[in-house]
Amino acid sequence: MNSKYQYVREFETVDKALPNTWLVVRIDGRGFHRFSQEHDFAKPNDRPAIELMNRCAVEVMKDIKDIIIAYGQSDEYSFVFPKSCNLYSRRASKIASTIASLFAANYAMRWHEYFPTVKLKYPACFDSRVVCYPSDQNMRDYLSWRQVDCHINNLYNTTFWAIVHSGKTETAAEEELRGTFSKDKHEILFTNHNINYNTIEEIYKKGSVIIRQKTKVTTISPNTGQPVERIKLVPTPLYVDIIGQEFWDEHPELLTK
Ligand code: DGT
Ligand code: MG
Ligand code: MG
Ligand code: MG
Ligand code: MG
Repeated sequence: MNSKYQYVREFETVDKALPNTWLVVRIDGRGFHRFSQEHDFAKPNDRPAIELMNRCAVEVMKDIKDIIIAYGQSDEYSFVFPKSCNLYSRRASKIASTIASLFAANYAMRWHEYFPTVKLKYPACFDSRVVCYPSDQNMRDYLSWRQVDCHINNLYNTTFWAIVHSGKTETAAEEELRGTFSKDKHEILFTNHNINYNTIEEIYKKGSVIIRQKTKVTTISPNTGQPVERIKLVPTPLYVDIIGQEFWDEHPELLTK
């Protein structure tokens, strides 16, 4: 029905993402510095918090089938859509807002599964943006950028909290780490705190990569009542390097979509 008010539609600005480019949606927790303190997250890494983030990302991928790979670390997750994607006619604000709200709703809904004894004090909120990357290399460099960020922060945080847990103040730990390079932090960890960084779990060092893995699933046939085995593509978190060539050689389908 056309009313005299219809014209206001014309005020909606076009925000279509450039065609034929990779789309990356990155969501990031709002004020998670405070959120992690209020909910007593372990330092430097809280395992249930990471697993809840991963669960939310898996649920987003189950719902939004266009996403081919996702990468998460800290309070952020990046979702990658192929160049051919035409979700919401590539309208950036529709895509960004849908992903963020789906993620946040899952975060609240599934919180108690991961924190059965911690009351959620207030809802977690996530910002969201869409970035277009024209070439495969640009998209891979984007993911490498996030994974390098994960590595740098994790090495710093692991060393920082090892120093603090050994009895020094946070100011002293900061002081000790000022101007240090990666190899110095490895050395401090090993010599002073008896921690070999290489033995720290991959989920913390690499972050989480979610791809659709061929998985055997058993369902009960509605016709026969008998179990049937099928191969399904299931979004599955992996804790692997995505910077080197090996990962992309192992999953050639990611770049040919
Ligand atoms: P923003 O994103 O500008 O609204 O502000 P924040 O506070 O979310 O800052 P951001 O996103 O740069 O940093 C993420 C914060 O979340 C950072 O303070 C560390 C915290 N965080 C993330 N994962 C963990 C965790 O596993 N354990 C602890 N203790 N803190 C975490
Ligand atoms: Mg920030
Ligand atoms: Mg944040
Ligand atoms: Mg962040
Ligand atoms: Mg509607």
